[in-house]
Amino acid sequence: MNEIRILLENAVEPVPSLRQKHWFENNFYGFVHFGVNTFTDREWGLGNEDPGIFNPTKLDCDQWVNAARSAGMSALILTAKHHDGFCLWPSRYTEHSVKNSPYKGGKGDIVRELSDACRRGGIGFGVYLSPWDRNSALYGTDAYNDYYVDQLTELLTGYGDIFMVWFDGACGEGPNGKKQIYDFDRYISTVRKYQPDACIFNDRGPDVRWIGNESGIARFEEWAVVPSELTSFADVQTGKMPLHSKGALDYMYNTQPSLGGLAELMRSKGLCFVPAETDMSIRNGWFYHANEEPHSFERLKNTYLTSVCGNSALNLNIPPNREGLFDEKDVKRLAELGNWIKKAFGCEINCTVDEKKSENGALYTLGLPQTEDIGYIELREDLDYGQRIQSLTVGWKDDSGVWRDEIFATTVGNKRAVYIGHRTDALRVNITFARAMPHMRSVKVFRTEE
Ligand code: FUL
Repeated sequence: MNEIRILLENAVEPVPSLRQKHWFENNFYGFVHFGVNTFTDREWGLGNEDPGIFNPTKLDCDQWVNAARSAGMSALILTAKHHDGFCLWPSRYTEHSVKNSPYKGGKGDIVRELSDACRRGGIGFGVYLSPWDRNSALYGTDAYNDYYVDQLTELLTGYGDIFMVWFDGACGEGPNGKKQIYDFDRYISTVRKYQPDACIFNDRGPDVRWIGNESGIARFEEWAVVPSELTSFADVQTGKMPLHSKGALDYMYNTQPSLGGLAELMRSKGLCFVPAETDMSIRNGWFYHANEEPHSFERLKNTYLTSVCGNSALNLNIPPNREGLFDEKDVKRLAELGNWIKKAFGCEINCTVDEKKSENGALYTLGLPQTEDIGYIELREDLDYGQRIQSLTVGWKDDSGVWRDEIFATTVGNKRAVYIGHRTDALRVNITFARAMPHMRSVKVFRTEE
């Protein structure tokens, strides 16, 4: 029992870095998969494409940015190079690039166009640079890591502030049939050197890890504090865990249903604060295919609620078509999503809050000035105290004055939204278990406008 108590105390020690906090404040952003695949109708290019096929005739990055903004996105991340090795900027280090395409007579630079458009539109800009490169003759040798770092440096030094660098873990064979050993430590230190504020995504951290699927499915219970065995590139923030010698976590991978629960913590050697990004495409493919349709509004809404409002983030891909534009159907869907977000989280009710804390729990009773139709309650923990809350119930007072504590939720962390859907003048949130005394950053109640 004592060991469990020590374990819980250790588990609230890791806290977010400044860049992780900034990322949590901007945790709905977009991915843009664009490149030669757009013109070959493939998902993974072969690396032997003729750059001559890349010719978007109406490319308009402001259209992308406006659509992203209408959804409430805070940044766009561009596939500057995908697995085919084709570069959307005129890299000095390869000929497999936009500089040898007909686009703007070889003078085009999509990284420049999008980074400028993001700045104009007041949103962040991020880069995806695929380590897997099916074009580079260097792939599979040490020299490839130099090549990769050179390209990364071009992106990090030539286009202003970078919000996020997205390292894809995919590692296949290159043109000579060999696989590459990626020098992620070096890639990461290159980002830290030139863009110290950028958040780095990789399957295993350091700043943000992968949720474990590409369908936008977040965990029911999502802990930002996870065993260091999972996040090999993050700094271990706590010491050795009390029971670690009794188990091993060498099987651990992001796809597991539980990563930061007690069972995992008990066997870990140390803990890190590394939250998860939930990624998915608005259509089935990451690249544009004319025969695909955007997912339904309902699906996107649910994904938003479980990721952005589930202690994760949402990276939603929108693929430009061959003209270089977001499809009108996708533009419409993004606006629909943005309008719903504004309605669902737009009308906050000023409540009185009575707080009663205990060692491992708390009760928040919220008094409304008058009876209202309640939509969402939004809870946020103050993560400077670590992630603490494990389970809670939410209740409302019904017409006859009886408390109906009928809604159950798990972890809170950065944000948790719970839908009420009742008319009342009083609500309560009962934190039924927390790893240590809860510290809320905010408890907000929204009138329903849906
Ligand atoms: C994966 C890639 O193989 C897909 O093409 C896509 O870029 C996705 C975001 O990551 O690893």
